[in-house]
Amino acid sequence: MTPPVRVSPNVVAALRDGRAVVALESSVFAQGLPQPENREAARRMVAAVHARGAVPAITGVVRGVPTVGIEDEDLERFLARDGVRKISARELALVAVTRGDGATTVAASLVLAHAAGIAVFATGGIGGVHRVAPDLPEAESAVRDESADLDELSRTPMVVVCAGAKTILDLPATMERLESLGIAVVGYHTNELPGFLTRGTGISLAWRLDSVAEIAAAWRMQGSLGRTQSIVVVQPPPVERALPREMVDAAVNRALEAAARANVHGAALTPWLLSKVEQETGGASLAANVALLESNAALAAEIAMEVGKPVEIGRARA
Ligand code: PSU
Ligand code: MN
Repeated sequence: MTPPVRVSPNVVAALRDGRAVVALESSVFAQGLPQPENREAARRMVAAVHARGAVPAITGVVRGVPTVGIEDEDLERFLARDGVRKISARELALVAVTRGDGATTVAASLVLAHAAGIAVFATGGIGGVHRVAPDLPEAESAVRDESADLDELSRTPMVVVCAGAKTILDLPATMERLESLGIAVVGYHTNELPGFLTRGTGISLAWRLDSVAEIAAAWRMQGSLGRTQSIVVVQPPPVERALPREMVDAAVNRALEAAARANVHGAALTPWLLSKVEQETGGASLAANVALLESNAALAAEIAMEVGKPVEIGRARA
């Protein structure tokens, strides 16, 4: 049975002709970023993909229809952040039958992009294991929120380009989960896990690949081995927009304490923390977020252009 996913005509044509396609999520536009920066981010990501010769495909649920390649008129509702719910993978069927608009997280976007036959996806930062405010009395016993992005990455073969996991998260715990789930994390021109808004985190990466051809070849090899997991490719945010670690750490700590006091949980937590960090950094995190989304879309497009090419690296020798 073919999955009931609507693929826009330009994306259908690109896939049919074997052209490079990059999938993009929509929750970052409808929940992750405020107006008007969400529009700016969408415009710059789409332009960055086109500029490298690939075709962008924004995923989401449009009036109940799971969609790959959201078209302009529909995208307007997502950018207006008007009655559009944040949707993770488990909610795809629910928003579909209730005919709602759903902005898809990384988890839900992977499901749709994979169903459409797309191999490469770009986002800002993946979800992961959340932290608790360090000074709270309940810090030890609190139930930790963990993004469904991790599980979905473990069962969807895709190249996922990001700037690491979002700074608001517990990064060592997130790296441990990625390891347990069999999800490779590869640095592109870096030996260190980037911190989404910061260039570094002090966490070393076991693997680094500096050429898009090698990344594309690794993805193909992954498929040949029958692995189901995504390969997460991380690159630091652009140097001119990246923030110092002390600034981000202080802002995140204050945001976590405020979230605990305000009792924010569940799907609301990530967008809430992101907007608190934005206030705490006087908008600097917003500029960094938009810049890294654009550079991740650009790298994803370069990888997508390589994915379709014949294999040169690692070919068995006679
Ligand atoms: N990256 C960003 N901004 C975002 C997100 C990622 O730069 O808003 C979104 C993605 O959609 C990601 C989601 O999948 O946050 C994670 O939410 P949660 O922790 O509730 O799974
Ligand atoms: Mn959650």
